[in-house]
Amino acid sequence: MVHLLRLVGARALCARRVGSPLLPPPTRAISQQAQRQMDTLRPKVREFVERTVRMCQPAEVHVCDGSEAENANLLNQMAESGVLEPLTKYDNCWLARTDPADVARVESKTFIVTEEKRETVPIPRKGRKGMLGNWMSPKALEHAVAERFPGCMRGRTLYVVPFSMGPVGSPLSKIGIELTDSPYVAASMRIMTRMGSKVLETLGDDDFVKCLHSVGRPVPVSKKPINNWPCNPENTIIAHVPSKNEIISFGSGYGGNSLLGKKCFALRIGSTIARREGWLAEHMLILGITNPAGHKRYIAAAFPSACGKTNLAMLQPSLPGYKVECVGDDIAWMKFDDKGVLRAINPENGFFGVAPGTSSATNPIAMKTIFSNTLFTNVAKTSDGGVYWEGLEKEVDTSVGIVDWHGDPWTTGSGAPSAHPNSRFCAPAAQCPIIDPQWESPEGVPISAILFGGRRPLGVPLVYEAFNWQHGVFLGAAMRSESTAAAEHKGKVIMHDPFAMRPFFGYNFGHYLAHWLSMEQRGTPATMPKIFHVNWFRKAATGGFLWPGFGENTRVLDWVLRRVDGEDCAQESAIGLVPKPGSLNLEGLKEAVDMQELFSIPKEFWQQEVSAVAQYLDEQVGEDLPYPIVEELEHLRQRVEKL
Ligand code: OXD
Ligand code: MN
Repeated sequence: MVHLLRLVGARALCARRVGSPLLPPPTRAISQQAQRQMDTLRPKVREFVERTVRMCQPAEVHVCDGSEAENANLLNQMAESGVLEPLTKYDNCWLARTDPADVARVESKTFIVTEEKRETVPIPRKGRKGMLGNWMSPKALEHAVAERFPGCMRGRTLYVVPFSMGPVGSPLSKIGIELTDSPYVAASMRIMTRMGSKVLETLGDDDFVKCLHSVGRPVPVSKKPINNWPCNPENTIIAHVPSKNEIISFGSGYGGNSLLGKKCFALRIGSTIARREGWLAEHMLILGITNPAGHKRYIAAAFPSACGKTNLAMLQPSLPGYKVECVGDDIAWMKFDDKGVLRAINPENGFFGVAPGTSSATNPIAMKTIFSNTLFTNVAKTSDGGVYWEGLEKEVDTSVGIVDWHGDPWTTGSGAPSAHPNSRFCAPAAQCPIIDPQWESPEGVPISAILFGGRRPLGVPLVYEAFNWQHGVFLGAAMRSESTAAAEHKGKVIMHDPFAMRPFFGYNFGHYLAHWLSMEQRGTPATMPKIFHVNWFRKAATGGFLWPGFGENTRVLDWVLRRVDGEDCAQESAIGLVPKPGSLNLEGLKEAVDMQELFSIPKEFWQQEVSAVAQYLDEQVGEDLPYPIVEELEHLRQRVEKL
């Protein structure tokens, strides 16, 4: 009780410090049980929780232990309050519908906070808008917090979510604590991270990444939340403070905006920690692939959001004798070990995959993963308690009734899609039938090849290999892709998305490039992964895809692995090493493929590509562009001129 008084007494002080008006008293004091839970916390964690309680004034505090019972309580409570609906067709699956104003990451409201702007973003050339992240000063953040957070959790429960990114206790893992007023976030974090008491025990008195999240709608709410999904889109802000290992998110309950372990920690804050500590935090899947001779290798691959990373990570090989196993589908933390081998862990514990387009035809493994213990968000629902989305037309009996992601009746031909294009499944990784036996290995898996890729309907061949590490880093820097629904962008335009990290850089992209270039010193020529560029999405003039993709991509991986083995199956081209004629295994391919077209390197297209990349890098990275990248660009320009 004494403790509680101290909390409440400090409230006025806190309000003055952040410059907001004196706060009204809390709606009610937190329970003794919550107080007892808080009293068990180690000093650093407790200080973080108490400070937040003073500022945000939740009605109650719950320290998550991660248990089954706790999870069941959370889910049932959300079902009672209308946040979730049970999907009775499956085992422990649930559906959430969001406010339609809160459906994707909000890049325009996502900031990195540093003293100097240039630590966060390169200074674009005069008159150009910087596209490589948003900077905010510490003062502006203080202001933004003071405007938003005091009293923002009134009437809600504050969940203390201790989580580990990476297997608990692995030398490559890091711990965070998310304080959130969203039970949906707490339940999702239990799927996406290793969450609960174990993490607090492992943390002891060490430092951790402080993650603060509020939906920004204190109770009583001024207007009834749509779909029982409280959010505050007008005031949304997602801020990262690398110098303090802090993440502060307000106003959105959706995905990467609110599950702070994922994009905010594992990529943005993660990339700044990785830079300091000499490793890489990347937007990459990791897969294990065993060839017919039984030789297993691991590949990491970076594609922009919603370009099929989950599909590739769970590939069903079309080539006989190949086996693919999945380590992760979205994020890789990679570090050279003392033998110069690049080792990777998947810091996540679940899949937060885009639902539309996922089907038994495109990703049968995902379909075997997601129908138990899964939270679905913004998909359509069938009258027999199942889910539906674009892509399942052949798998769901359409005589059942369907309600769309708004909850309104829907029929094929309604015009609008039944599921939101960025609707998601959030499922435990351990349920994946091809999860790699080493996926939780504390030392990580050895990476033999890195792929960069994107959706390129025109001009970019199926696969080519970098001449060397420096050229490979250039390929990452020059990545472009057709835009997707994962963020707020509209329309299908080709966007620059270097390393598939454009929305996720935690620091100046020029410095990031220098960091990647420096990695060559950490490996040996024999251990350095080879780098490739792939494009499954090239289209014929008639509009159809030139390459069947999906399981047939094994043929590309087969060629990649043969290159890793040093096989003489590549030849030089203007843009990199391409397969020698006949070296891509096409045996048994069901449809005819126009290899000429698939691998053509049209001079005019590549001249334009070089200019677009040159202009982008010059305007956006300017003075911070490392010289080796300028050099690679110039070499490419010269080679293309000779085409
Ligand atoms: C994701 C994304 O959710 O990249 O993985 O947007
Ligand atoms: Mn992603």
